[in-house]
Amino acid sequence: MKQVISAILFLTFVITLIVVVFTFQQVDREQKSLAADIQKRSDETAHRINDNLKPYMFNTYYSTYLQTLVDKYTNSERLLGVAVYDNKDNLLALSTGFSTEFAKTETLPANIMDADKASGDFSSLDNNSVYDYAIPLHDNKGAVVGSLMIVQNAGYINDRIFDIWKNNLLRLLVQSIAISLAVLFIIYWFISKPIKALAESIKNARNGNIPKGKIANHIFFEPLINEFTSISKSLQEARNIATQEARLRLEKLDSPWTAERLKEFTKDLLKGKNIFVVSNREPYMHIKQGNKISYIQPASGMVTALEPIMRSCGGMWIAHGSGDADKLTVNSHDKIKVPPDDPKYTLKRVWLTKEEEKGYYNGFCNEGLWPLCHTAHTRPVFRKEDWYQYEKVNGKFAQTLLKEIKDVRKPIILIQDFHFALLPKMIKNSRPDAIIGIFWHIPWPNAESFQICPWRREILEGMLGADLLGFHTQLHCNNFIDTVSHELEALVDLELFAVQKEGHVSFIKPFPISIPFLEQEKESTEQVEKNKKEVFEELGIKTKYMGLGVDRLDYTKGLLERLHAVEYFLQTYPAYRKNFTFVQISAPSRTTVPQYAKFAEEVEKEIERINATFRTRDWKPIVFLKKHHTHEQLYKYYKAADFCAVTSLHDGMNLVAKEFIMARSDEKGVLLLSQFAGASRELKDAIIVNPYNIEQTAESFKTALTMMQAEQTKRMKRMREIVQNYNVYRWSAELLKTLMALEN
Ligand code: GDG
Repeated sequence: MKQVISAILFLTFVITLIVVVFTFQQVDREQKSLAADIQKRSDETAHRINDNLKPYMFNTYYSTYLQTLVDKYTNSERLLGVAVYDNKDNLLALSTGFSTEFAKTETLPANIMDADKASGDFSSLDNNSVYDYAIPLHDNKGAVVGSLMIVQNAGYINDRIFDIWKNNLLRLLVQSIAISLAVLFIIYWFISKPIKALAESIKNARNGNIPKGKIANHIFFEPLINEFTSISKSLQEARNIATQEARLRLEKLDSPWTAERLKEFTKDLLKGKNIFVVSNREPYMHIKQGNKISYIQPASGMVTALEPIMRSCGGMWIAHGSGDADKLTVNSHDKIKVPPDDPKYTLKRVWLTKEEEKGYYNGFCNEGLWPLCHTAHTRPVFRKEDWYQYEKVNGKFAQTLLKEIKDVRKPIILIQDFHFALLPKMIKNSRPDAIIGIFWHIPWPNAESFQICPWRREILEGMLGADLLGFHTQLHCNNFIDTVSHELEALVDLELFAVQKEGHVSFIKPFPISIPFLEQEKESTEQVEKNKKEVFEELGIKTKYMGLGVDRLDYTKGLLERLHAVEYFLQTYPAYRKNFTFVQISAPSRTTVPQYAKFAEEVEKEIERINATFRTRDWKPIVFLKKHHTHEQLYKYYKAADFCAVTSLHDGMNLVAKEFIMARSDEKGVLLLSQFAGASRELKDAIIVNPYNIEQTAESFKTALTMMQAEQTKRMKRMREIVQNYNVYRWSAELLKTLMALEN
């Protein structure tokens, strides 16, 4: 719209300029012609008067008669006055009522007598424009004996000029309005509308709905349309081939998995049925920014993993609407199609009261279950009121889900994480035909640790309502089975890894989660260097080596230990001072939970302290970026880092480690990985560290920064192969295949 307004303003400016220049010319012409006309008329009038007055002039006997005649000519429409002078410039007669002052001070009569030539000029009289014209009077011998001056009203000339300006400006206004309307019409009809149609066709083509024949029709865009039509044909052919290939590969789980292959796979497997995903965190959160509404993808490993699956399979995702503009963007059923700029599935938002959020999310989930499952030595807090809210919110989500699956036979439900441990049983009780899987994204502790939870039995029973329980690693599965054996009366089958309780069987299985892993072209050293330079410039740092950490601001991620390792590293290897900078990216997380607020404060304090110890005029060892980043921004940092440090004290999997590997298409860079992160089971080519051992972690920084390029490539290649082979599409294919095999 801004551009349209600018175009209209520009056009109006150009037209105004043209109109003004032409009006000036027209006015000039008109002025000259009117002046010539008044002069001609004045000359005729003056001579006519002269002929009539001549016999009575210069004869005192007739002076009264002269005055009478002079008065006779006055006050006609345009002639304001007549004055007769002798050759000494004395006034002989003057129209009655005419300004004596004016007639006496006027120099024109004297001038024309000197020159013996008639002349006229414009002047002003009582603020009115007048034209004075004087002719010399001669005796019979031709000598100048006096002069006659007439004064004509010239106001009509100004009126005429004013009319020209007025008419032209009015015409300009009408033209501007007409042209603006024409521009709007042209832009809408000939540009905007066809481009919109073209964009819609391209979008449809991208989504697989390729029209037969031309994708749009418009004479102006003919060449463009032809080009797009042939691109979309090629796209359709490529898509057909990909679909065929995907179908051929369906049965072989270990050949590369892509979004396309997963789509074909689920089409076959689910027989047209949709998936229902339930999670606490939503994949898209709408937020207010001034008077605009925008959206973000929350920093969450669960979202990173599940979103690509929903994009390729479609279905419904039910989650807590926690963005401050979420309510403004849903329809009357609290639903919205997402991704917002390329809708593929439905997001249904569930609203929680402040009290529910406080008890269920902040309290039981984040102060209770999170520290209980992570052995990170933060004591879990269990409150009865929090448990009450946890049960209530699980019930609320159960009601929402039951309503959505009311008319669906054997609905397929994937429940995410520790926020909904009670949900599987709630659903199973009402809908025994539902096929339910729950995936636990965080570790499962050993049976002794779990014992401290006052509601451990309710949690286990709730989870066992699912047909399939997924964890990241075999160790977590073992811990879970062990916990069930300790806490419940149930039949545990250690061969099948299944639990039978009240006639219902649940299978427990590891599914190491992953990322989409998009294959990119190998980046050249120059590209990598250029990106690195840009990142350093953006951060305003001068350094040779860069270490990187990317985590939610969470105490389980081992941030403080990592910072202490940076301090120890710089103490032990002073040569790296001024040459090494550690960039820590941290998206604020769970900020209303007291332990998190305190932790964030502690991290900032430690960074300040370490920076104060080592900083020089133009260098500091740690750059802390405490804000939410987009995935594109994160990948820029991954590509620029010499090493990425993932030093979680305990972590279900850790997707940052896998994202770093995916970003390194240049096959360089070193991954430092905590032995307590699930990812360390797969990524054996990382430098594995014990995050509690500060000296060892600091030493691993040195090892990473001095590792030979060939060694880096060897390790990175192997890790890339692993993540590519076991990407998130394969993860969901295996999870869904296992779940559907349990359908009875
Ligand atoms: C749980 C388990 C398990 C980070 N900052 C931003 C941002 N991130 C993204 C990263 C990554 C994800 O968040 C974090 O993934 P993690 O796996 O490290 O961690 P958790 O959130 O703790 O997830 C974990 C995971 O579930 C999956 O099962 O691996 O063990 O704890 O993808 O890129 N994303 C955006 N902005 C940021 O500023 N958009």
